[in-house]
Amino acid sequence: MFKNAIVRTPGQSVIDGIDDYADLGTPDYTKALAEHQAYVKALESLGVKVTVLDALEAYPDSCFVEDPAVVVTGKFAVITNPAKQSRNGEREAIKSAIQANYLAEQIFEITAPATLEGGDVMQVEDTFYIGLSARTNQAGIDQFTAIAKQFDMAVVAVPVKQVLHLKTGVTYMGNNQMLVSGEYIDHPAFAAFKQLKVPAGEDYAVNCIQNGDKVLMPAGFPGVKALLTGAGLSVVEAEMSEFEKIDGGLTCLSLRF
Ligand code: CIR
Repeated sequence: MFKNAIVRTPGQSVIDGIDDYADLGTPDYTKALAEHQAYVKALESLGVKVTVLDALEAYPDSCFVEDPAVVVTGKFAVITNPAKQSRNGEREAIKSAIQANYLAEQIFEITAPATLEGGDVMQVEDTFYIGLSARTNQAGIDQFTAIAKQFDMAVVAVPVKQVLHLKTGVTYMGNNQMLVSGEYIDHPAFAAFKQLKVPAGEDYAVNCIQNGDKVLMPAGFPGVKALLTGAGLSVVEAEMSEFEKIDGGLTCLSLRF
C-alpha cells in the first residue's frame, strides 16, 4: 500500500499537451484544473498524503509526473529520461520533490542514449514489468534492470505495440489480479495472474490505481466498475475527460509511494 503521492498542478499550457493517440479535441484548462483538484481529493480519500507541486508552464505535459520518475516505496527512486523533447526537461524539474523523499544514495538516473518513462514501469511486488515502447528503449530497460538488481528486484520486459505506455494497457490490482485490455488480454507475460478483462469500448479505464482494498478508476465505465467491484475492490471514481484528450490516465497524474 502507498501512503504518499506527489502531483503537479496542470498549467494553462496543458492545452498544448502531446496527443499521439486520443482524437478527442483540446483540453479545457479550467475543467482540467477542476478535475485535477478532484483527483487530489480522491487520492486523499484512499488515505494518502498528497504533495502538490506548482504548475510548470514551460512543460505542457508536466502534470503527468509519473513519467519523469519512478518511485519504489522504502527502496529507491529513478529519475528517468523522457523520450519526447518537449518533456525531457521534466526530469530536472521533478528532482527536488524526489530528493525531499529519498536519500542521495537511493536516487538513480537513466541516461542517454537510454530512454524510459514511468508510465512503462509497472511494479508487482518485487518484479517490474517494463514496456518496450515508443518512449522506453531497450537501453532504458537495461539501465533500470541494473538498478533494480541492487535491491534484489527483477525486471520483465513487455513489448508495447498498440498503446502509449505499458500501463495504458494493463494495471495490477493486487491479490494476483491483473486488469488487462487490448493487446494484453491473454498475453503470455501475465499468464500467471488472474485476468480481469476490460470489455470492448472501455479500454481507457484499464488505467486504475489500486491501494489496499480500494481502487481509483476513471468515471463513466460501468463494465470496468462492475469488474472491479466483483473482484472485491471498493471503487472511487474520478472524472478524467480533459486528461484523456492528451493521452493521460489516472496513474500518470501521480507518483505514489
Ligand atoms: C504524453 O504523450 O507524454 C502525454 N500527453 C501523456 C502522458 C501519459 N503518461 C502516462 O501514461 N504515464
